[in-house]
Amino acid sequence: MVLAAFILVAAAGAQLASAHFGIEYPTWRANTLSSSTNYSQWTQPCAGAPVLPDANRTDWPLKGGSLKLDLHHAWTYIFVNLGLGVNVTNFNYTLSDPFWNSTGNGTLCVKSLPLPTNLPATDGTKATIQVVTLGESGNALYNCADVTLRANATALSDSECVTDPGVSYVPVQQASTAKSAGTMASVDIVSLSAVAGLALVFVFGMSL
Ligand SMILES: *[C@@H]1O[C@H](CO)[C@@H](O)[C@H](O)[C@H]1NC(C)=O
Ligand SMILES: *[C@@H]1O[C@H](CO)[C@@H](O)[C@H](O)[C@H]1NC(C)=O
Ligand SMILES: *[C@@H]1O[C@H](CO)[C@@H](O)[C@H](O)[C@H]1NC(C)=O
Ligand SMILES: *[C@@H]1O[C@H](CO)[C@@H](O)[C@H](O)[C@H]1NC(C)=O
Ligand SMILES: *[C@@H]1O[C@H](CO)[C@@H](O)[C@H](O)[C@H]1NC(C)=O
Ligand SMILES: *[C@@H]1O[C@H](CO)[C@@H](O)[C@H](O)[C@H]1NC(C)=O
Ligand SMILES: *[C@@H]1O[C@H](CO)[C@@H](O)[C@H](O)[C@H]1NC(C)=O
Ligand SMILES: [Cu+2]
Repeated sequence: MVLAAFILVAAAGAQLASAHFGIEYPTWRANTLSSSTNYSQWTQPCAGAPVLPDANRTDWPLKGGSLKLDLHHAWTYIFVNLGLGVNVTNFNYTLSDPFWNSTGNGTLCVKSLPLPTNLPATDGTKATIQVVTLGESGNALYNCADVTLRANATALSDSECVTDPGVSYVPVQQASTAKSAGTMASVDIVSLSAVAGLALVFVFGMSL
């Protein structure tokens, strides 16, 4: 039964392989939607895209800045995380607490996404923003954008940060027992990452 669930996730992934999502701003690490490369958005933490020495790093405001996504599904859960350093492996700060439920496909632009107040960052600190989207069945997709946190960087302007009609998001309400809801969410992320990993095996298995 568990195996059947994994196969279902893999099948859904194979069908949706051409859709997935993109990060329009800040510049993403790689175009993981391109069919001329072998990136897979199923691969955590960053779709299999390595940090190259000439990485495109966007100057992003030290207190938080804009995030612009290109969404392709009818709806999806979105988690935005951040890790500090040049070659981040630990995305241990969340910028979406609670996580979001977005509806509609097209551009979703959040003009001002604040960074945690306890973030030990100063002008010039390098960091990576990780965006994870989760479908209803737990199919997780990953993309990353590398940034340099800057005191002089600014958010996108209103004309640059436009959300398409029909696209919106709501932070997912914590249940009245906020603590247990939070715990459930973290458990879900861990187990769903594992499912996504296995799904990847199946997707590759099927295409070989
Ligand atoms: C992608 O993978 C295929 C099959 O393994 C390989 O032939 C191709 O060269 C790879 N493309 C890139 C850009 O690495
Ligand atoms: C990042 O870490 C990976 C794995 O340790 C390594 O292969 C890669 O060269 C590193 N990139 C940079 C820019 O240091
Ligand atoms: C940086 O972005 C430019 C323009 O989008 C692109 O041509 C270049 O390949 C990117 N560099 C890396 C290392 O991804
Ligand atoms: C995306 O939006 C277009 C029109 O805006 C619609 O035709 C299409 O069915 C939508 N796709 C999904 C997956 O919702
Ligand atoms: C997050 O991870 C970084 C690097 O691994 C570490 O320096 C920092 O203390 C961690 N922060 C928290 C809040 O766990
Ligand atoms: C998220 O939105 C979708 C579509 O609008 C809805 O079916 C789903 O129940 C929502 N999830 C939560 C937790 O509110
Ligand atoms: C911000 O400061 C950095 C480092 O001093 C500099 O390279 C960059 O050009 C400045 N950006 C703006 C918009 O002033
Ligand atoms: Cu997709």
